[in-house]
Amino acid sequence: MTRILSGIKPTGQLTLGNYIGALKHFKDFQDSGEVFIFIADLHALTLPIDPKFLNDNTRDLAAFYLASGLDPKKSTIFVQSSVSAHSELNSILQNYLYMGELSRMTQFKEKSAKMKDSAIGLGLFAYPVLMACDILLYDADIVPVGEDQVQHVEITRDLANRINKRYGDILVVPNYKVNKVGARIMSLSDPTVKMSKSDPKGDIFLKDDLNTMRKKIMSAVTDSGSEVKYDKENKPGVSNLLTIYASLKEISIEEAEKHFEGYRYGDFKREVADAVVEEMGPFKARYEEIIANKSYLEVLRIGQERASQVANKTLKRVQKAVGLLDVDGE
Ligand code: AQP
Repeated sequence: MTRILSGIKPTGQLTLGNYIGALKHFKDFQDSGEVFIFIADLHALTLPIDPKFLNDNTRDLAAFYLASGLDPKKSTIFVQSSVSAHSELNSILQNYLYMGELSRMTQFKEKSAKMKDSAIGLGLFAYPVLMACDILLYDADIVPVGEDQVQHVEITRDLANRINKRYGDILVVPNYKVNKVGARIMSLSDPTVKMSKSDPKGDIFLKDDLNTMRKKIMSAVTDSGSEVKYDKENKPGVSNLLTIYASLKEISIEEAEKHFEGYRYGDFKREVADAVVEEMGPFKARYEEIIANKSYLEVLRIGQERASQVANKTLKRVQKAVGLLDVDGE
């Protein structure tokens, strides 16, 4: 059975980008394979974050996972830090990825460019090592990612191949899968930058009420001209709204363009807002229902147990292969 692994960092309030790029697809994975979905809290520590904020976001993310339709009986939902194998494998595999290749990672370059050297933690630089461990521990075949994570899955493949070449076939080499539409939803106020939870300008938050979501779409930046056409270069605002619409309606960009032929911007935006509200209404209702009962967090304990079982097997395989002595003598 195909193993699928995905995760989200609890770095801030989830956005419509996180929904379209990740959450929306989780339910479908469940029907096509064995799913491991985690909350990447250790990754969230790679940039400064308030402890309470991180803690609250972690609980919230678990509720959003459940609201997305993930069934804890079919999928393993867990917190990264609750499975110690992630950190243990990290301390081994960090020796097999090199400074040169890590320095070339776009995410590191982009995030560190905004910071003083003295404030850049080692964890931000070594982020791809831990991400590789997240993937390799579960023998994942497929890792669904947004466009900007492709490079990290590629370096994971390099790492797995490197280890396999040196120690025999002990790791599964993963493949990535990028959504055809909606892999990169852009900010509504500046459609040249990604909609990100850690950069809330122009975001639609999943916690926004439906009215606020509607208002945000209606005041989204559009472009000069009046034609509703997909042209990322010259019409990034309109292209972004078309992408949002097409992803939510599960149609191609061409079909969305055709649908809006002859529309004026105002009417176009109104229909995009309708589509957002239509999808978010039931989703938010499920989320509210879930958080009303604190016992939902129990899924994380069950997930921890299931994930640890799988992850510890891989960890043992690697420890043995590199020559670490198993003092339990198994
Ligand atoms: N704007 C987006 N469009 C499409 N997909 C997106 N994802 C995030 N933003 C968009 C997808 O959501 C998942 C969450 O990934 P993450 O939390 O590990 O990191 P990220 O991609 O860096 O997400 P953010 O929201 O931009 O977080 P911060 O601001 O903390 O860096 C991934 O599947 C991602 O592709």
